[in-house]
Amino acid sequence: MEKSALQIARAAYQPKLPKGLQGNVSVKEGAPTQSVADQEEIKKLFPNTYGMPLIEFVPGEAKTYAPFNVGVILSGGQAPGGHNVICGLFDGIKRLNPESKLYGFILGPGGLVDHNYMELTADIIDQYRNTGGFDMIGSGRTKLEKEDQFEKGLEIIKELGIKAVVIIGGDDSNTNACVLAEYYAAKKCGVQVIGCPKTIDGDLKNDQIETSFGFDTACKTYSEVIGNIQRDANSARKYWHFIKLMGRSASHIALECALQCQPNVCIVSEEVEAKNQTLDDIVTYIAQAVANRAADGNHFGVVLVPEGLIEFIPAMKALIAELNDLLATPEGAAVAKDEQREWILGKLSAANKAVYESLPVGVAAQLTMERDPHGNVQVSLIETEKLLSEMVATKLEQWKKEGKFSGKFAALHHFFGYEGRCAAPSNYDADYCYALGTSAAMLIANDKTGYMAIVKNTTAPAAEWVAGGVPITMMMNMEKRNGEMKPVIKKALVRLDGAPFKEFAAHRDQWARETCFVYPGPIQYFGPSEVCDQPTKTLQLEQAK
Ligand code: FBP
Repeated sequence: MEKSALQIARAAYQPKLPKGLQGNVSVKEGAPTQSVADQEEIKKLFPNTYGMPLIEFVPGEAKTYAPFNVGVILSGGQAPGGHNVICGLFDGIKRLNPESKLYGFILGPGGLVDHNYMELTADIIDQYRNTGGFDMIGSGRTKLEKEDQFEKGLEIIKELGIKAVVIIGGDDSNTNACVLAEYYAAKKCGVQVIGCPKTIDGDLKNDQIETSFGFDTACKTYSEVIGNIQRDANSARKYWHFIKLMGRSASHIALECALQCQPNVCIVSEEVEAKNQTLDDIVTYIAQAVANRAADGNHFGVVLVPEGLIEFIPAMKALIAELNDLLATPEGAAVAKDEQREWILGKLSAANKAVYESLPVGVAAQLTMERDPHGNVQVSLIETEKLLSEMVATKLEQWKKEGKFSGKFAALHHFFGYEGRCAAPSNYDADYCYALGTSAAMLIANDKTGYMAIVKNTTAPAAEWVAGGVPITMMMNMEKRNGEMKPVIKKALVRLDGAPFKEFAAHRDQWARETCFVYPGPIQYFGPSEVCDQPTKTLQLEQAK
C-alpha cells in the first residue's frame, strides 16, 4: 500500500496516555450507581449489570495475567480515531500478556453474527496507527438486538476462545452492547461486553462521557473548509454560501463550527424546536441578515444549516408524520409518481396541506421520495440548504417589490459530512481514542462487563486525563421507540442553557451584521501544543470551571 509523506510521519506518532494507564494499573472503584431515570424498570431489565460502581484506573502494582482473547467491532458511521481505539486495545492486551490475541469482526456487528472475522496481528495494526477511517475491519449498521443473533455470536466467541467483545459505537450500539452484556451475564457464558463512545455527531455525552470520539476531528475538518469558503466569500464579495453540516439529529457539529468560524448565520435545530419556529420564521431571519448586510454594501455571507433541521421544525415534523402514514397505505404505495403530488394534496389535513404547498415543488417531492426500512423520510437526503436559499430568494424578491430590499442575492450550496468522517485523527482524537482502547483492555483484564470505557478531564494535558469505565446502565432511561418503551442511552441534544450555545447566542447578532469570520486553517499534527492539542470550543466551554 503506497503511503503519503504525512501518513508515514504520522504513523510514528506515539499517542499520549493518562498517568493512570502508563504503567501498571490498579482499579479504584466508586460507589454503586443508578440509572439517570426510570431506575426500577432499568434495574428489572438488567439484573446482572445494574448498579455497578464507576471505575477509575490509577497507577498500581505489577500483576501477571493469563493470556486472553478479545473481539472488536466497529459499529455505525465512521469517526476519526476508530483505528486508534483498536491500536490501544491491541497494545493494552499485549502489554498484559503477549500471548493474548485480538480478533476483528468484519463490517460491523454483522461480522459477529455471520462469523466473519480476522485476527489482528502487529503487522496489520502497525499499518493503521493514527489513521482515519474504519477500513482496517470495516463498519456496518446491523443492529445486535435479537436473541438468535446473540446465540450465533456466542458460537464464534466460544470457537475463538474470546473472553470479551468490544463494541465501538454510538448511543444505539452501546445500548445494544449493554443488552448483550446482560444476556451473556444472565446465561453465565463467561463473555464480557465493553462499549466505546463513538460518533462525529457529538450526541453521546453526559456527566461521565465528556465527548464522543471523532467529533473533534470532524468539526476541525469542516471548520477548515468553512473558513476557506468564508475567505473566498470575503474576497469575491458576491455570494451567500449555504452550508449543510452532518449530524443526524443534534446540532452540535453546526454549533461547534459556528464557534470556530463565526459565520453570519448558524441555525440551531434545538432552538427552532424550543421556540416553536416555522420554516418562514427561519427564512425571514436569514433574509433579514442578507438585507441588513446588503444595506452596508455587503452582498455576501455564510449560513450554516444542521442536517437534522427539518425534523425539528414542529410544522414540518407534523407534515412528515402524516406523509409517512399516507405513503405507508396500500393506496399511497401504489400511486404513480407523476400523480403523487395531486394525490397527496387531496389527502393531507388542512394545516399540513398549507405547509406542503408552501414548499418549493422539488423539496416537497424529496419529502415523499425516499423512505428508510422503517418507513420514515431520510432527512439527510433532503437538500435543506437549497430549500432555505430558494425560500430566502423568494422572500427577498417580495421585499424588493415592497421596496424593503435593494441588494443582490446569489447563493451557492455545500454539504459537508463524509469529508470529515474519515480524516486523520487530530492529536486530541488520536490520544483520546488510544486511551479509550487501553481502558477497554484494562476493563476486560479486570473482568468487567456492561461498562463503557471513558476518559475524563480531557481539556487538561493528556497525562492528567482520568481513564476508567462507566456502567452503561447508569446512562439509561426508558424511551418510546417504534411504539414500544425501551431502555436506551439518553441522547444528548444541544442544551440552550449550556455554555456553548450561550456563547454563540451572545455573539450572533454581531456576526450576522459584520464580517467577523475566523479562518481556523487545517488540523496541525506537528508543532506547538497550543496549535496541535486544542480541544473543541464546545468542550472548552463546557468544562470551564
Ligand atoms: P453514527 O451515529 O453511527 O456515528 O453516524 C452518524 C452519521 O455520520 C450522521 O451524522 C449521518 O446522518 C449518518 O451517519 C449518515 O449515515 P450513512 O453513513 O449511513 O450515510
